[in-house]
Amino acid sequence: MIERIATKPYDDQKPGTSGLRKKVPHFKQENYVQNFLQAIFDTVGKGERETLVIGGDGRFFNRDVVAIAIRMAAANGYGRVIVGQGGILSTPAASNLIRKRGAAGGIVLSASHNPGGPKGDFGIKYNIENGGPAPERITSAIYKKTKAIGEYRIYSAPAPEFLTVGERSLGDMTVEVIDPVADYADLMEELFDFGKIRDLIASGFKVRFDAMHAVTGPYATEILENRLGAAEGSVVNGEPKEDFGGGHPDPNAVYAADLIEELMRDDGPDFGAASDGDGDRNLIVGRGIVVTPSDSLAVLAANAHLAPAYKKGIAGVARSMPTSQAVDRVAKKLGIGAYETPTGWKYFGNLLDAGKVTICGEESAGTGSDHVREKDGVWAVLLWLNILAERHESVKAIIESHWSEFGRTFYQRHDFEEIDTDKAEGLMESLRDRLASMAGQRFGSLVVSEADDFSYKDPVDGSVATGQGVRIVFSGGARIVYRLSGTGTAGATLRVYIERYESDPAKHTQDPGEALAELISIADSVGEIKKRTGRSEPDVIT
Ligand code: VG1
Ligand code: CO
Repeated sequence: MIERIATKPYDDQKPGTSGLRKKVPHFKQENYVQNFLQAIFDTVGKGERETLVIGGDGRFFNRDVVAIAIRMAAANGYGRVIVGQGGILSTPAASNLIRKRGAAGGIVLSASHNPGGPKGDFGIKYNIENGGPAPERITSAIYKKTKAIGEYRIYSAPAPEFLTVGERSLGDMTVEVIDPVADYADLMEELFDFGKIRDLIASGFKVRFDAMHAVTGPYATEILENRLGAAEGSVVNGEPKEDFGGGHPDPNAVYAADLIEELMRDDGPDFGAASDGDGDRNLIVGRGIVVTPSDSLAVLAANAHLAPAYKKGIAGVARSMPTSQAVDRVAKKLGIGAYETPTGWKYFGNLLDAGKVTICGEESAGTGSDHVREKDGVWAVLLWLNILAERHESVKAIIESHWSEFGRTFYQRHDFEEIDTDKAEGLMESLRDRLASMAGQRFGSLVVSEADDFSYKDPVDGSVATGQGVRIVFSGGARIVYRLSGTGTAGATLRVYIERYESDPAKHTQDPGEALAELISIADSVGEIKKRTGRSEPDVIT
């Protein structure tokens, strides 16, 4: 039976960069989850009997919300839900399923790289029929509905169990529980030359993949160990846990320090990689080198043609605005389009759908292609492996030859976490107020050539996004970008993105901290970071 339950709106259900993210106790408030899901269903208003994909990264509270989503889907007229076994689906696997099965959309449960557990973070995101995150016009319509909601619909019977694969029903709706890995692993096998990668691994090339106790464990184990023959144990921390083993599933130098340490040993593995909570991010580490995500994007774009799926070349590239301009140089050389979008994968969807770009990426360890409409951690690892299998060079050699061909873009992102929201907003406002007078000003040896608050007009549907981050560009192309995170759940996080191009190969081995030292100090004085927040050092540098 379908029940209509009266509810009261919450005023804080505005989706951020990637869906609604809050702490678990916040989500556990009465009807908080139900309200948001009903607002989604009311907004997307798909025709009766459509298919909906449901799954998440397996963090604490995942199964409870999967069960609620199944019951609410049945009460909102869906004909079928496709659910990952145990409620598990990595974000890219969910995107693939939506596309492959012609679903109307998907509910993706994740707070990505943020810690999980009873006091940790949780998140709910809606993906549209192309498999990608709902664009701004849909997320703002969802937000509007959440502020006026009066009731939600739910099927009174409990959700059928979803711990075992098979078909069940709830009312007239079919609940199809699937193996979360199989379709995704098959897709990877279509894109890449598994034979060549298998030969590389069989020749003694050692791989280490750190799944950080998050969702990619089963995917990486199936693909790397079972299908590509990597030794058992190549995938570490491969068992997904509700609290990610107490860790922080963010593949960066701080939280993936163990992996990096392994790869810095002379007798360590040849190739290291890690992914995040929901499997859409990637960190690539070669022996003796940590690959900066913006460089990884550029190298993948330059070498993608070595993998079967991209052998005819790529149509174009897109990067988020704060991502370094390294990939633009590759696009220029290849004679293909390069697009600069606001932060968040939702802005790539139209470009991918229109065939304007094949490869996209963000500085935040996200890379992907037109195979799905999300960034994809395991995909990036496999494209790297395919390139290595073709080039027979080390990761370090590939990066260094990329720098000597295209020049090196030194890059760092400095995060100041959990700062007071008013102070963070004041800092941004002050920067915006000073933008008009910035051009022509000299700071140390650098002169500002232009400064703006980034806005983006989507070339496909003409939609406009404003206020996407303050950019200060210096003559010579060095940049400082300031923006506030849209994924945090406590206070505000200020992200400061710093980059400088260096064409002289003799200077490519410099330490990024040194190469960027002057810009880092300018970033503090122009942004008044210390003055306004009291912080003299960032919490994390990526
Ligand atoms: C961050 C990253 C952004 C990424 C987003 C979602 O957003 O900077 O590049 O798309 O997270 O990634 P923000 O607004 O906090 O800077 V994930 O892996 O958290 O879904
Ligand atoms: Co993620």
